[in-house]
Amino acid sequence: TLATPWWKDAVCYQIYPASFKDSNGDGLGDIPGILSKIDYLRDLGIDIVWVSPMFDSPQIDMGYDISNYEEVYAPYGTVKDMDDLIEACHKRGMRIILDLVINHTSDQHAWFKASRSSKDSPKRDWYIWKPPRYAEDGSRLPPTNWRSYFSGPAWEYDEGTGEYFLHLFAKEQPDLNWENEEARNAIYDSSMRFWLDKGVDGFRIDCVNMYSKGVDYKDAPIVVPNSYEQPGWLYYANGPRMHEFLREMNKKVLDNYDAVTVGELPHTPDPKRVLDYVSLADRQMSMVFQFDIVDLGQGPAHKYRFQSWKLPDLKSIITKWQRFIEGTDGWTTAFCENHDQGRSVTRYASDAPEYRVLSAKMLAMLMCTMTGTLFIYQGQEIGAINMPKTWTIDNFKDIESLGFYNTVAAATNNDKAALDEVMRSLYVLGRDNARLPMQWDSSPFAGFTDSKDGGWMRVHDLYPEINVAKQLQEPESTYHFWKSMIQFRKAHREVLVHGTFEVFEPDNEKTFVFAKRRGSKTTVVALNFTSEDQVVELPADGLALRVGNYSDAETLEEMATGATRTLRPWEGRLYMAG
Ligand code: TEU
Repeated sequence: TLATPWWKDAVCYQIYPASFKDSNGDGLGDIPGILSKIDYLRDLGIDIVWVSPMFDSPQIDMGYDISNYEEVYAPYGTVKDMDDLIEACHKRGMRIILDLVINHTSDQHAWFKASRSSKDSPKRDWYIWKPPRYAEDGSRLPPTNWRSYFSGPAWEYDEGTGEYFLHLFAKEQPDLNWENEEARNAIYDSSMRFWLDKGVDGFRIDCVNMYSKGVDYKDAPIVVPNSYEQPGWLYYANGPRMHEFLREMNKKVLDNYDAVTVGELPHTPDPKRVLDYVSLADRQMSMVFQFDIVDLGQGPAHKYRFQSWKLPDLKSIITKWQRFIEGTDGWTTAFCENHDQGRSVTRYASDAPEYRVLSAKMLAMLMCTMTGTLFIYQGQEIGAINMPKTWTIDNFKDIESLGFYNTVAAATNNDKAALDEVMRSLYVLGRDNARLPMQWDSSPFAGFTDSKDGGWMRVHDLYPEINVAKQLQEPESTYHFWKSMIQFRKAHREVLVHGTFEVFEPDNEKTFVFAKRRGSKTTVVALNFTSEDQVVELPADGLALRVGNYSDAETLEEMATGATRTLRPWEGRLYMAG
């Protein structure tokens, strides 16, 4: 057996509270709803439940704008409900982690209200305040040209005190000033110790590399023409004190609880830079989400300017991030969905009616054979797909998607072609795609809510086809395939979770063939990423078929000779030797 921290072999399931399960008919998911599905998660083979923010919040950014870390958003339930959820997970041998959103708070947090109240407030320095700068014509300008993620400047002018405050996200999400030690200690107490003392097992840490902003607040280089605002991440991500802050957070808090952490690490393409965060000995974070796989298709000037990509791009990303920890004491994650991304079946495979089940199963084979801790997002296990392309912008709720749409609408005077192009991007990449209610059964509103008016968010038109109840009954469903793949991954964890990775034919645009190896064991996975038959060559001898997403794969395999195989549309086969 491997001497390895428990979390390396774990499978984690992300729950988005608003869209998971409504227990009281108000149209919004809630914590008792999560509790009612806890056995469903255990049966699937889940080890860690990650609950996205359920804290008190004005919900400008779906709870990523927290007004009180120590309270639960009332429509979701109470702190007592969270106690029950923690206990329910632990009783079943599962762990539970919460979202730690500490780059910013809500502007309704008491800390920010105090900070904003006057320049002499003892909490003034807990947030990032700067005086205006002035253009040659005397007009007032934000202190830097940084753009916020949700469109417009990353600075908001405060009339009361005559200064700007920084907000990398919405103007209702002011950035905390991590340079201030008193603020850091308050964060540790309120957002971390409070919940660790209640028994949570760790955190998914939001925007973890944005706490240290660098001191000089420089203007970002111009990549968006005719705009004052520019992507500024060069100057606010991975700043000079990042590692110091994380080491402090471990020393002061996390080490005392043996908590697991997974940090969100956007804007960090350099493997050496990522390794700086994940050394086990260095005790900063257990692992991180590196963003390349989910950034695929996002445009350089704006993420929602979709750019098409080819299979070799995906292969090189996977190869790079499968291999970067080799020979180090670092660790990594395997994921391709979360609440900020379009559904993987739509993005990386085919959601056409005849191929979507095969695609979902093929992607399950890919994800379950990756080195790293596996993260899956609610609905991924039933092969959920993006919203129908007939839905208009009125169905969107996400501040980021609406912010972009409205910016383009204003800049082009509602030009139809320009807005159609935005919609085409949003149908692939829009965050709302992952936020549609969970499809539990074929009753009205997919069994997500009993409310006669439906839920807070429209339910996918295809829920009578794609839902949990139906898939539980069908032995060949995507759900059962995922469940058996999770079991298979655990049974072969040494080679699948911890093995080395080798890709074959990296430039082949149709098929993805790779090997995982450890000791004398070899696994070969061959995947067809097209809707036509493709021929592949098996790159090793003595391979026996162990998994396939077509039910007759075994029969065909018995008749096969030599190393050549024909894979049917979106077919995946997994072989083992040794
Ligand atoms: O996201 C942070 C992030 O870096 C982005 O990639 C995010 O996906 C967003 O779409 C910006 O383009 C985290 C959360 O996951 C996200 O839901 C929040 O909106 C954000 O932080 C602010 O807390």
